[in-house]
Amino acid sequence: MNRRKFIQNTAITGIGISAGMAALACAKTSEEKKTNTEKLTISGSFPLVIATWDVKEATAKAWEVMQKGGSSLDAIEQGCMVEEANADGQSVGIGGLPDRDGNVTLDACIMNPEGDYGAVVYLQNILHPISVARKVMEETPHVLLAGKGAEQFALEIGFEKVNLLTENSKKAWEAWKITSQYQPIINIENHDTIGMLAIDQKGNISGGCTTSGLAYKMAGRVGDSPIIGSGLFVDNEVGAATATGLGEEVLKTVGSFLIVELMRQGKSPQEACEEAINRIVKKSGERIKDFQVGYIAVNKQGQTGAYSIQKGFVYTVYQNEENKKHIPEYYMKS
Ligand code: SD4
Repeated sequence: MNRRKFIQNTAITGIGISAGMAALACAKTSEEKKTNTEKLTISGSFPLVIATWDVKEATAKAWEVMQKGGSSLDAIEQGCMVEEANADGQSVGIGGLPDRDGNVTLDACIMNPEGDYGAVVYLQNILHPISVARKVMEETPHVLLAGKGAEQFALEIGFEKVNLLTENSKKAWEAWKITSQYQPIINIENHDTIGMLAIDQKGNISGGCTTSGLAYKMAGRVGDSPIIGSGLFVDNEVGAATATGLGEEVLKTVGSFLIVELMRQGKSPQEACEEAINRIVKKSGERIKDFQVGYIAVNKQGQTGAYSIQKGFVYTVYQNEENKKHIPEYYMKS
């Protein structure tokens, strides 16, 4: 690390520690706060990557990009691409479970530190929706392209046409067709949308989210993942958040934007994730036991947080040279 970078990192870390201390002091004096899951991670230095689910190869890729001096935006794109290309993952990219008609349709979005946003929804036949989302952000006058138009744009700028329905996913779909019983319930095992947030050596934050959405969804269904403020939100002055789980619930509460705004008001990433889950819980009554939503968040100082409704959600953090799966606290326990 050169001297300038060292000074930069130390300065950022300094802010992180004092902000962390202040937050801790605040948490101690607050009698109202339930002593649930306050967990602050104080950044040693950047870069930092946090992602939904156990995706160590993806976080390792993102980390490697930033360790070499690359931007958080490049890290997000390349990290998400790892899971999109993984045919065994049945919720992202190739190998994703199809909709009820047998079509694999992908949703993705990306945000850079300037607050720019690009997204694709209902995209078919393209291996890397996260890269197409970035191109929408950087090379079009728009922010969101859908369906055939998104595919046409991707093909025109050089992406290849690929069959995304693998033998395994086709078999699973054929087995599902025997009963064709669609219930808008996600089993915990069914989740692994990749939501990824990164802070690079300069302290700049980017984020991305990529998914094949819910298995056997109705044709045309779009979830939270590609929608700014719901599946993802980045504000380089404050922090970032991303979601996984039943997209309909995240959309109704604009979860990721809510988390970033709560952090702007002084909540830690952990407190903000808990509050966003509580909003869903309050609206859902008895239904709450039937679905999952999980959030992760990071603030400008490199503190991280995560919380979900049900047991089973995990996330990965690559920070301080360590790439590690974490198990967050969850609402149904309390
Ligand atoms: C969606 N949030 O489309 C996504 C689903 C998910 O792993 O997280 N799948 O609603």
